[in-house]
Amino acid sequence: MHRVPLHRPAILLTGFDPFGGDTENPSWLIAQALQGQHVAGHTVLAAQLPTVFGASLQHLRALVDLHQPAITLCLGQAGGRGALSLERVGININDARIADNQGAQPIDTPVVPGGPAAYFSSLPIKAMARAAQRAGVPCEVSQTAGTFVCNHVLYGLMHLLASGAGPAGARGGFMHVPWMPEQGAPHLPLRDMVRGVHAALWAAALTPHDLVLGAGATH
Ligand code: PCA
Repeated sequence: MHRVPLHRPAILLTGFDPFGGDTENPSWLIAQALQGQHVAGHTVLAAQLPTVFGASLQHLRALVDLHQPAITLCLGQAGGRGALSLERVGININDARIADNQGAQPIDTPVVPGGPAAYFSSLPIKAMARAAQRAGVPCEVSQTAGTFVCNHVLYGLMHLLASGAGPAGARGGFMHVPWMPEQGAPHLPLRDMVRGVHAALWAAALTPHDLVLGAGATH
């Protein structure tokens, strides 16, 4: 007898609460807008992470344990960037230029003491960038997620998955998003960012690995 799965596999899509004096964080508004969407046989589950070293990762771990997502994409705001940016790598360092939402400002501490220097995202970042671009939304691959809470969450997510959390074959990664028009420039309209993230999630679900395309690949 065949077992019919009762639930579609989950895509966990997280955003952060506002930080650093902002009153909104587009990363959370985008995640909320996509809550419950069906993407290539998956269901999107949106959750908010606190912009806090440590607590953000405890929260993320609980979400991964509970929902066993096949794909986890964490979103964060990067003021000053003009395009959606898919992060390639998380590094094992916390080096905060401003305090987090609980007043902590770690300088040159490891995310995971004794952990590897870095983890690559396991999402198909080139395919995802192309999909968002085809949907008409500026999107690029980024080589640094910084050294604040977003990098902390990317590194921590990849460490979790490398340590066996989540279902077999679970993949994860991080996307930074620009400000919304009311926050400053450069910026993108929220509805465009939602469309771009949606397109990128389709590509993530349908593309097991980035293909090496050689010349002409999206950078
Ligand atoms: N952006 C911050 C942390 C929370 C967020 O949305 C960052 O880029 O580290």
